[in-house]
Amino acid sequence: MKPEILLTAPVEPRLQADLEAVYRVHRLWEAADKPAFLAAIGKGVRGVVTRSVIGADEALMAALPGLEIIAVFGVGTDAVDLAAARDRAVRVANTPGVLTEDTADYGIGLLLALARRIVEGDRYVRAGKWPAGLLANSTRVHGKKLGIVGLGRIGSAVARRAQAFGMDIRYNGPRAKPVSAWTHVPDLAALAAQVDFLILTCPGGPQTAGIVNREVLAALGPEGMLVNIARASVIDEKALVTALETGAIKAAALDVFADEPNVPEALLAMDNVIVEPHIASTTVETRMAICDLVLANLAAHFAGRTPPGLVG
Ligand code: 8YV
Repeated sequence: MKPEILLTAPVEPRLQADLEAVYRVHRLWEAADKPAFLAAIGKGVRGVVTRSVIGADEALMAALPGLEIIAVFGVGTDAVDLAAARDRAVRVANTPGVLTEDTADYGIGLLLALARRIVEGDRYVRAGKWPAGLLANSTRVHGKKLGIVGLGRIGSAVARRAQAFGMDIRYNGPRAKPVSAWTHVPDLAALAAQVDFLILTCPGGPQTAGIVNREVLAALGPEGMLVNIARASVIDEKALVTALETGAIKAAALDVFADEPNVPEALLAMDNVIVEPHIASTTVETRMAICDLVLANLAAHFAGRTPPGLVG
């Protein structure tokens, strides 16, 4: 008998096919009446596969009394109720490591695009504005100061790349990481005041909710730029919109939003904002590696072994 799993949302078609070969897969997003669907199939489900922005809340776990493992497609576990999973002895596994380098490449890409007006330049040419005059000058990146919020795997990979641009790298996070050559600034507003660019690479969740607030944005200042490849929850969005509208900061590049795929109108209306559809890890290579690790996590669990991406 194939173990039963619940897929909360569409994932890579390859992963859906691979899952279906090994498991009996129930597709939650296709159910018109989700509570009725869960009531009908919930008892048999032993595993959940979910996207990191969708996660799994306590209500879902309660509807699946035989649940053993939640396998996250991605690295973020902020949308999984980890305490509820612990209480129910449900394992949580994610896909760390495989998306680090692509996400860091992309973060640096956004930083360059923002400072050097690359996206704006493209819009400028397509809109036929070039013959009427030059695009406004951009901002130099090399040799500038970069503040990294969260020096984990991805933050460190961003730092290594930024080093090649001769940047002065400082970081904020709960602990100094003495193995790194970079400067730890324990206070986020102090870090923002010191740097030209702030890039967010920390996990989401309650510990980082709203830490980039009005004070931090004011400290970043009218020439400062912000890149977010972490989670929207890290920024106080209202404060960000105001800071961008009033010139309290110069510009922002955002890959993540609170209510994806919906992006606030206020942000869409601003030329000094780059908006992206959460694509930091979406290279073919990384997506296939994420698929492999989701499958490996499930296979290990159902074979009685420890999933390689076990959280905690
Ligand atoms: C994924 C991410 O694209 O891994 C994460 O936590 O945010 C992204 O890399 C996305 O969440 C896939 O579900």
